[in-house]
Amino acid sequence: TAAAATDAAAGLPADFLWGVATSSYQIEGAVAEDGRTPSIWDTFCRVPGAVVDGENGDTACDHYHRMPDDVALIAGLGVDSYRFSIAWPRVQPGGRGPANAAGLAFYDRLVDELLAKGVLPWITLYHWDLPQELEDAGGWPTRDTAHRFADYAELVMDALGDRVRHWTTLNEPWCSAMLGYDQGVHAPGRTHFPDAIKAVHHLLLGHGLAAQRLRAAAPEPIQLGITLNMGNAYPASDRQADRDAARRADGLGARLYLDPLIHGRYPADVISDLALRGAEIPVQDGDLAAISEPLDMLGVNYYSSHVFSGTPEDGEPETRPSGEPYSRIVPQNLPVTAMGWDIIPRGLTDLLTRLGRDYPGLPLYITENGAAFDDTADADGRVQDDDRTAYLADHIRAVAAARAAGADVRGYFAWSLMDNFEWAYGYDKRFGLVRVDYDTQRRTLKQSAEWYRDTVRRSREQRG
Ligand code: PNW
Repeated sequence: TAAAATDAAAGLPADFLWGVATSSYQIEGAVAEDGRTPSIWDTFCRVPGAVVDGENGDTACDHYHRMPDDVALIAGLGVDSYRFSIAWPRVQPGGRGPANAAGLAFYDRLVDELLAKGVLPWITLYHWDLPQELEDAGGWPTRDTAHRFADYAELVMDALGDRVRHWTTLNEPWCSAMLGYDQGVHAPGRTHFPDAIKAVHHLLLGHGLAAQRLRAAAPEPIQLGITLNMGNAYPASDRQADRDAARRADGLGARLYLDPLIHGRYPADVISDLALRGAEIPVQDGDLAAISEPLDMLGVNYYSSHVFSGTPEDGEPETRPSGEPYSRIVPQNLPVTAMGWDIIPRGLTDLLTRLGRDYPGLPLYITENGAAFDDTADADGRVQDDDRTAYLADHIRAVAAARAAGADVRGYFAWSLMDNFEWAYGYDKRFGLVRVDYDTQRRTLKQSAEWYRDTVRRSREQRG
């Protein structure tokens, strides 16, 4: 694999940042320890049929009890940085009021452990584990949740700001709003599109208010950002209907977030598309100024891309009764991952190139990229995952191609450090570079982990 490793990182600069990523609920377990209260995911996992095999994060990878060993594993991969998230209900039980010292102590130790091993901590404040009490009070569709998030953010800054410079407010607000409040396939499992759009605005407002408070409270200059999940939306053809379909998909998936964050306004075409679906963005005076608090970086989570058609198939109407235009995803017959997601590295190049063009001056980091495959482990837990290695190599090359085309991409975090609780799919889907045996909690480097370690090492050798 050495030749492939050299090849994949070729063209990336010596100071390119390499990392691995996880999130709190997906790995920690210990859901009732040291004062942690339930999050919306603890509740959602108890809904019959919500998660494959009725699984939950009660134990997950037991990272809460194995943290020093896991940090040693990270350091062994030779990466520069580790992206992890803080469990809000651990550090501020119930989502309001004073900090919980026992919960904060875990992240305190984690940060110290990372720094002692020369690994840079990248903190994400919200990776979907909203305290259940805040959902009971209305959740993200309710404006107050944004203020609660800003308070929480400051509380974490007060505890860790002396050692942590890299701060991300939200992970993938599209997923929180759309999967959680419109599709109902993620916590809290609600299905009302207008509420989901309220959630979008209050997530963004929470980001902006938190950004202001984080900067004000930081003892040293920080790098502040937000992470969005995006794909590149391709039109099925040059026909106007298909280009419109791609524009609308990109509007709801990307510009609804990017434009207020970076330009301080919601895109007019998306606002009118939302109106056709009975949804309105509840903007109040001053909101957009807060939301567009300047960012130091944008995190991009990339897994796949779609091709869109606005041209009806035989017999289908051009518009829905609501007046919404016709739109559909066109299957591409490409190789897929175990999630059924098309493998389209070129979509990452095109997405990054477009972001560089439309939002210039904003440093970009790939904060997640990776794949689930049906791993087969031998008796020693070893996995020969050439499919995952190829996925990672092809996407790292896609990043290099985007840089060559002018995009300011400065780092790459592989998702994920280890197999973990894959949300509605439970433990069925494995994204890890490291295999986790859930019976014994034994960790074993997969072949892709060794490949990634070699890639990082070779890339770093250029640093001189
Ligand atoms: C991301 N979609 O989730 C999350 O940030 C991770 O926690 C997760 O494990 C990873 O990707 C793999 O799924 C997504 O339906 C979940 O488009 C669903 C979608 C996108 C991202």
